Amino acid sequence: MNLWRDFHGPNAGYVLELYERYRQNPDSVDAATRASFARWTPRVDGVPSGAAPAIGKIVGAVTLAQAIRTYGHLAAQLDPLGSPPPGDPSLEPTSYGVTEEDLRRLPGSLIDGPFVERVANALEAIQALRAIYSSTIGYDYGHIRVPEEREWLRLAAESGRFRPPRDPINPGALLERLTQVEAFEHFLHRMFPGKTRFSLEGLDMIVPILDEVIGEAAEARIHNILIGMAHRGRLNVLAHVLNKPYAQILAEFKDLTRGRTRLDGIDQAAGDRLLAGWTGYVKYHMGARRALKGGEPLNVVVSMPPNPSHVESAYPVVEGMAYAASTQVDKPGPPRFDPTVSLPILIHGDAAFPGQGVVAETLNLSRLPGYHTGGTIHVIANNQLGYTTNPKDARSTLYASDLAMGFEIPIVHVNADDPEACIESARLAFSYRTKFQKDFLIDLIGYRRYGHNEGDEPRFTQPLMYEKIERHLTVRELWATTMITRGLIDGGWPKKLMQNRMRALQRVLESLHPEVDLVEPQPKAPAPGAARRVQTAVPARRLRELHASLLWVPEGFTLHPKLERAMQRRGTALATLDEPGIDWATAEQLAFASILEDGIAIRLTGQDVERGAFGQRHAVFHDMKTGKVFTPLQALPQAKAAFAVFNSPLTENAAIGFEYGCNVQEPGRLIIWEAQYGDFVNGAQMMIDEFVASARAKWGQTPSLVMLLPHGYEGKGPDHSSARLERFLELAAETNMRIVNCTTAAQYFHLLRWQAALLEADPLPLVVLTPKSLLRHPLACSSLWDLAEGRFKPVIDDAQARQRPEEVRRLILCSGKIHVDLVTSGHRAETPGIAITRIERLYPFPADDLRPVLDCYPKLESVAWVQEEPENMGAWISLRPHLGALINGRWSLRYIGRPPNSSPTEGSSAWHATNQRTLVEHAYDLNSAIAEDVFISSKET
Ligand SMILES: Cc1ncc(C[n+]2csc(CCOP(=O)(O)OP(=O)(O)O)c2C)c(N)n1
Repeated sequence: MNLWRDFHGPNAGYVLELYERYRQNPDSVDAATRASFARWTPRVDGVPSGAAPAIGKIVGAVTLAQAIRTYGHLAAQLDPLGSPPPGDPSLEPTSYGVTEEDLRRLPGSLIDGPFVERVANALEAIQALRAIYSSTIGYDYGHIRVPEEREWLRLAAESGRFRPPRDPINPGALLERLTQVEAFEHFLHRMFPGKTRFSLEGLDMIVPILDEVIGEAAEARIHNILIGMAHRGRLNVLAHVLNKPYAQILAEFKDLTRGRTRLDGIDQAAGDRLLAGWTGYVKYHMGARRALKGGEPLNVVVSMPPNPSHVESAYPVVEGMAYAASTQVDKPGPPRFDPTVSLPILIHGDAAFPGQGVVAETLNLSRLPGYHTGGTIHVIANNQLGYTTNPKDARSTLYASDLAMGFEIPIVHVNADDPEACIESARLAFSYRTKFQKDFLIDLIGYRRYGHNEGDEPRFTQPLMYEKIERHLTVRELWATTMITRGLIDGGWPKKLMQNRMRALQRVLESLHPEVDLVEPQPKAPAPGAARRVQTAVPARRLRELHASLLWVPEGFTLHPKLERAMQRRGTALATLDEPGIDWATAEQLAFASILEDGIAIRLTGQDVERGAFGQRHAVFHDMKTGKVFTPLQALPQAKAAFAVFNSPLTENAAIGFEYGCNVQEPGRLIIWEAQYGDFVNGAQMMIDEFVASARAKWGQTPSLVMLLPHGYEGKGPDHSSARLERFLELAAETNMRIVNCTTAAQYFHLLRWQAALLEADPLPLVVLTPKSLLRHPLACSSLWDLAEGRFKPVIDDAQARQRPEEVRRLILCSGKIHVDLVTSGHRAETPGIAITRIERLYPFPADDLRPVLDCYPKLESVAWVQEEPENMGAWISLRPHLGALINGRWSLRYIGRPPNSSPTEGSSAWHATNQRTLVEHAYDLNSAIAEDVFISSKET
């Protein structure tokens, strides 16, 4: 056996260590190893026999090489400002009792690697490794647990196959690009001093990195490239990567049209937009889209969606967009995903990446079925500062990228002043992504030439750093110097290039026509009357056929006995036309099935949605004997589009962001996210405020995401009761969403079908407060007739009271589960003077549906709003002005419910039951005065 032929690198080191142990004490190794070593004498190729070095030296050399491969990045010169790398003792030969002389005496072949041909001995091999691992790139891939990937990364780094000169670049084109990037910032700095632009300077190489990745992606026929990024350098990327016209950007800087509109009302069109709820957004967060023209049939679209200031919030949105774009849903069954269609590229801040929880959440989505996009290329735009905060205060890790290690994402740290190293990193990233369809991260380490924004004084907080930055040459200047030194250009050329660019920008500024150049997206107006025209009823015969298909399971499939029985019960649900045998989940299934039959694809995600948090749905069956799964909606013979259902990870913020991205990318699909309990939706408040509720007004997007939020006071305590309805109502304004709290299976059925039918004609996000105990409650069940006729009713009047309207003295208005508590109360029969009407759609407020209800009770004396949520929560505060306007002083308007409280509900079910009972009693007490008791307030307003 020849050690160096049969074992390499760490393996050789390990065998030698074992052998040394065996030599000192043969019993210290197991019997098989002992037997092998007894027949074996280590022999080293290239070392004259008789002159074999001590085993310890060999082990030392091999271990040193391995340490450089793993920790060499700790000695790499990654900071362009010259701060010394942290280093690591494991990178020193002395740590292993080895000297340079020892290494020189060992053969180069000891250290396996592509460079081995070029080295004369182990010292040169170690030097070659240092030049690779501790230069201006730090390869950080030791945390990858898949050996094949680790080996691929090692070879990629050590072969230099992505690095010039082996993989050449066009140095002149690079200089021109860097000149464009820098000139743009200089020009804005000069013409609009102090105006915020979040200059890219110090990280200029982002643009050539993006060029490289996009170029490779286009060649690989990826035709949908999505770039997500925050403020830093965004204008530069918009101008140069997305080709947003300079004229448009400069017009936005001048802000002429907007200024005139708001102050003088001169621009009628823009004024109208404002009246229609259009607010627009700041220029450094706007999105753009560019179609690249390549050789046929190349059709590459690069887009950057708009995003709010909330750093990293766009990350899951972009992933959702990429996923949706790569997924085909035009055939029944599960959706078909093609990882070669889209490429998400995410540019993160070095403070934001480790600091924002949404990053970890989204990284965790990256390899999950239903979320996997085929790999994201991440770039941390690492300027070593977060606003005024230094890294030591911003993260608990050495690198800004360390979070990615936990997700086994390979990382390269690269000095942003070394263009060739940056280009190599981009190539490596793309190649790894192509090969393994996984994420890759480039930690691009540069600096920030100015303050956080251009009006900021960075020397207040980082005086020493900025002293260095002031003297530091730009990467364009450094690259120009390299080119001059290499004899590629003459000394005057870089300056000439710069002057040309500045002059070109000046010409654009001088010929600006803001009224033409300032282009603002506008939300698409809904098709007039579309919402009214939609027919949601489905003929009984068609429903029965769908139902029969949904009850089918493959031959030999063994259901859980309880499910078997439930299926049998469900089997009779549609037997008669008018018996209310259809519960919530059955209605949902029928709605889904009919929507699929209409050719609209559905995606349903959320925690445990396959079964349903309350065991109600069972969208996926599990064979009791084989564990195989079966999804009836994917086997539906009537379906004309795909059905997807995925249990999400235990995540709300990124999960909603992702679904929002799917939704805006592919608006023709019905995208539904379900909260486990509605309470947990507040973990995604950022996504709701910034995207779902306001994207239409800010960016002209027209989302139609459905959110199902279990809501209702059932004694489960403060955190399993409320979907925080009040928050959604507070966000509702103009035309931005629909909020529904429906109480019957048929209402839910019609609502889902209505939403599906309006996806393109009148898209709006839909927030549905869904039931828990009412999922199977007889009063929430509907008949086949209810599904086969009619439509969603925004208001459901009291059918009983309508029989004798002249007896009604008080009209109770309520929404959701409290209705059942009221109508099942013993007081109901005793109090004919009370009518109970449900408001099922809370926003837009259904004034036109409610008005006739108010008008139909001739002896009405008072109207009461009854809710189970505390007064500061639920619908009361938002509905009160609408109700007041409708009542218009004709009757008193009374609030009956819990008084204001900081907690949504009581912590004990007994206490809850008492309060709920008291509440119902107050509602039925026609003589109740303004209550002063502590639990229930009943106030006249
Ligand atoms: C969620 C959120 N919190 C706070 C801010 C305010 N803010 C804007 S940029 C910034 C610093 C970001 O630092 P970094 O991620 O390193 O990006 P850089 O601006 O340095 O490029 C802060 C705190 C914000 N925009 N979003």
